[in-house]
Amino acid sequence: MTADLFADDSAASEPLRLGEEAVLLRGFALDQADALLADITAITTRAPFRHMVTPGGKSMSVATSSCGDLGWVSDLHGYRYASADPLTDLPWPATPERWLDLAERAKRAAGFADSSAPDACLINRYAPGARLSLHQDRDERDFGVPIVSVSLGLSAVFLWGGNRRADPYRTMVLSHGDVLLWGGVDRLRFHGVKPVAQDASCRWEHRFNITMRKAA
Ligand code: MD6
Ligand code: FE
Repeated sequence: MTADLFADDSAASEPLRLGEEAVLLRGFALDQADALLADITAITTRAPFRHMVTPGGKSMSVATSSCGDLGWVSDLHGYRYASADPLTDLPWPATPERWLDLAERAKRAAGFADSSAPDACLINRYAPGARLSLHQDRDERDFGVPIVSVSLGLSAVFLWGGNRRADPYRTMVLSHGDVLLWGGVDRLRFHGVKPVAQDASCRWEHRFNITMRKAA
C-alpha cells in the first residue's frame, strides 16, 4: 500500500514535487517556528482549542481552532466555514501578518502563480495518539488557490492518496518547520495523519498544523 518514495528526502532543502500542483518545502518555516507557536498560543487564548464533533457524532481526536475571516467548524449538521466561533459567538482572531507573509513566500518558493491571500486558517493540535482519518478538503470555493500547510512540534506520518478513497496512498513524515502546498489538479486528493507518536527527545508535547486556505 505504501510505496514510500519519500523515505530518504528528509535532508532535502530543494522543493520536493509530490504532484503536478503539490510541493513540499522541507524546513521552510523553521526560522519562524517559535514565533508561529507563540501566535498559536495567543490565538487559542481567544478561540480555544476544542474537539469538534463530526456529522457522524464522533468527537475528533484532533483539537482545532481557527483564525481569519472564516473558521472551519464541524457538528452534527456537517462541515462548514463560519464567520464566528460557535464557542464564543465572537469573530475569529485575525490572521497574524507573519502567517500571510509566510503563505505568500511559500507559494512563490514552490513556484505557484500569484493567487488570493488565505481568508481561513485552520489550526490543528495533535496530542500523542491523535490522528486524522483519510479525507478530502472540498468546502472551499476556489480549488485553484493552493492550501499552505505548516507542520510544527512533534513529527507525524502523513498519508497522501489519490482522488478516490480506495486509491493507494504514499506516506511521508512531516516534521517541525515543513511546509506543504497543494492546489489545482491535486486539490481533491484524499489525505490523513497517522496517530502521532510520543517523542521524549522532542521539546514539544504536541504536533500543530496550520492550514491556510482561500475558503470564500
Ligand atoms: C494535518 N492536514 O497535517 C492535516 N488538508 O494535520 C490536512 O488535513 C490538510 O495539510 C488540506 C491541505 C493540506 C493539509
Ligand atoms: Fe485536509
